[in-house]
Amino acid sequence: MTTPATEKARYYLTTPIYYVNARPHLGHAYSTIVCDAIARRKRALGIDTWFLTGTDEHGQKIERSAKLAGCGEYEFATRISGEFRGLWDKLGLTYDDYIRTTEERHKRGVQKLFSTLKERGFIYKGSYTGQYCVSDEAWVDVPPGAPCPDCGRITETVSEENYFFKLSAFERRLLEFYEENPGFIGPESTRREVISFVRSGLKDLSVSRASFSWGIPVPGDEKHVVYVWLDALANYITALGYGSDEPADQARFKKFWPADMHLIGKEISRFHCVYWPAFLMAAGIETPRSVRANGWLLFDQGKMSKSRGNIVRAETVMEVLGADALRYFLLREIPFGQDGNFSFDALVQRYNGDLANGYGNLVSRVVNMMHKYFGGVVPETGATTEAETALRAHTEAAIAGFGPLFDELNFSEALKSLWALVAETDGYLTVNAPWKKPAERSDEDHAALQARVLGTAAEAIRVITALAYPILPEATAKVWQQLGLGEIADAAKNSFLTSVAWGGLKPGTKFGEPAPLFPRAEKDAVARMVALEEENNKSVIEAAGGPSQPAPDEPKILPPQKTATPKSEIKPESKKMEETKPTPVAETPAAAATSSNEAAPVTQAAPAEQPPAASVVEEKQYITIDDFVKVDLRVAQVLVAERIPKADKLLRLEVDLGYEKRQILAGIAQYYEPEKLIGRKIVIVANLAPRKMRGLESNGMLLAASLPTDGAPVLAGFLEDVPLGARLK
Ligand code: ME8
Repeated sequence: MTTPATEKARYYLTTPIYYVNARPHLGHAYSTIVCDAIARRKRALGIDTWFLTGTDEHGQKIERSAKLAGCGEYEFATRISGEFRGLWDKLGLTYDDYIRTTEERHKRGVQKLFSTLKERGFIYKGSYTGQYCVSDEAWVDVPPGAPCPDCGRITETVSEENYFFKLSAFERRLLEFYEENPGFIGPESTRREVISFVRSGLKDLSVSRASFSWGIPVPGDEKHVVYVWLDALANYITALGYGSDEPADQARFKKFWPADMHLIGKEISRFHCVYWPAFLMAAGIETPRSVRANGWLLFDQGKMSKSRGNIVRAETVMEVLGADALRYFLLREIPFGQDGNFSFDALVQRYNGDLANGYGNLVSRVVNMMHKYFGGVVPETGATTEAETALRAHTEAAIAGFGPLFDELNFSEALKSLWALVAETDGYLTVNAPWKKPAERSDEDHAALQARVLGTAAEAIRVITALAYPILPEATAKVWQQLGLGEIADAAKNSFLTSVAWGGLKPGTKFGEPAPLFPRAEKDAVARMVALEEENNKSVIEAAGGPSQPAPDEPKILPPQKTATPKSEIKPESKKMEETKPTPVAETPAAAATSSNEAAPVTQAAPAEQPPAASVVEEKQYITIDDFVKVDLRVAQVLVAERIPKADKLLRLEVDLGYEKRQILAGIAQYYEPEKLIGRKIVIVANLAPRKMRGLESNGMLLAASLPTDGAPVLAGFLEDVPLGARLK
């Protein structure tokens, strides 16, 4: 599927706008880097390019995150949005606009879109009860208490009077649209999924929420806020100027809309390929030309994501190997559209193999020899032999092959074929060995060979460098200087990729000074990156509570513990808790959080209550593994959950352990709606001595984290499916 954009005079491409509930990681960097590489190539082809990125700042998820972080929503969003933007700048990404959905220009555009949809008869008011996944900000078709089919998190039952979008009216139109525009969705696997989703029937979509307020008010009915996905998707047009009366905004919108490509992660294809075109069709706005889904970057066996806690930061890779190394790895290693593993080992291997020993070494050999034998001035190459003809033919084939592969987003193959030329040029040098003069060769002949070989190799390097520029902007800029060609950014402005052809390096060109490109990564590179990640996690924990207090669903960013006390010493349950219920397991922080008596929710121990760090170290008491295994922790599923009359903190649960069912009383009634617990898998202490409360027997205890802000319990759970009764150890 080739995007038709290379023939066009303008190109508009977008990344998803990222949620500000947690900090950027390599997954976000991946999509944004892909767009940056495309944008650079388009510009260097003389195409008027507009590259948009930004942040998605409204909705229940952000509202909750801000609350948990203890600050206002806007302040919270501003901080995290700034981190995304700061990282993109650090990585040298060339976005043309950065939209925040809390900006006035966006709000105005969303309200206009909503009003237009309503005026055209596609929005009506109705009431709705359904399951909502806050993490995905999506309505899902599952029974109450069931997990979200996409992310596996427990859904919430929401009953509201909402505005609805007549999505059902678009089922046929969308199917026709996909049929008529086979290039609209890619890759093919995503296209098939989307089509089968639409074929299975579309229901009207609730496009407002009334149970929270962090969003854009529905025009004329401010009790409601616009559904966060309608709000977010609209960024692609509001950023261009949709909804504005300013002539400059209107002109930009007219010039760049429809988008040539929305680049997204595959998990949000339904929103981009079904809802978004339907909203636009309903509003009478042109649909985008294509949506392309990248696969997932995996780390430690799973999708890299903040909620799994298996993230790696782009800053770490940048610090040790540089931004170009990251760009090259992501584009070369992962066939676009497929999932791909990230590992520090693979990264260092690619870096050393392809960049340090490959391209970097080739450039350094040729530039140094050009200085050594020709004073840095490109000589006349003179008459060529078969070897030069062959290298030239290979280079011309690379020129012809690279562009189409890149434009199909097949970066991996494009780079593979270009690096075959790197290897070929390297081999050509080695075979012709311009540094070695056999005794029988005359000085004159040797000088001619040196001129021919170095001139030819330098020309191949020039072509490789031009083609690689969108992927390796920093390194190719250095090489361009060393080849005596000036600023590569200027060449890009002058559309140099439109005319890449053999023979561009003219005799007489004065080479720049040699400079290292990709110093070989030493053995400790992996260890350094691992250490940087660990250090970051640690410093985030220490700094928590300060200005960069983390988003709450990012597990590596732990709750504030403003103390020098080692973590193992901290007893989050207050003394009061211990005094009221001195059972052995109440000492474990998580267990105490859902203590089966009716104690008040756990509160963070005030620093004053903790002994000074030094004495703590002396008093440190470890438990042995034998102690730990005495606690029988098991996976159970909630079958029944109900309030207990006159006990406003207690819930009565019936849970299934697979091998038996039992009753547990849990002090979580102020934090969990009983009906939302039904079906949920939890962790319990299965061998706690039974206790009677309010005349009822409790047989076990739930495990939960205790939130640092107010001690609210958050039940422990699993992302993967776990059989009932499975033991935690
Ligand atoms: O979904 N591998 O925002 P988000 C590859 N706000 N790409 C990844 C990735 C991974 N492991 N993790 C994240 C949202 N991404 C919405 C979008 S658009 C109108 C609204 C990338 O913060 C990928 O592009 O969850 C994915 O779609 C996006 O980040 C999700 O970012």
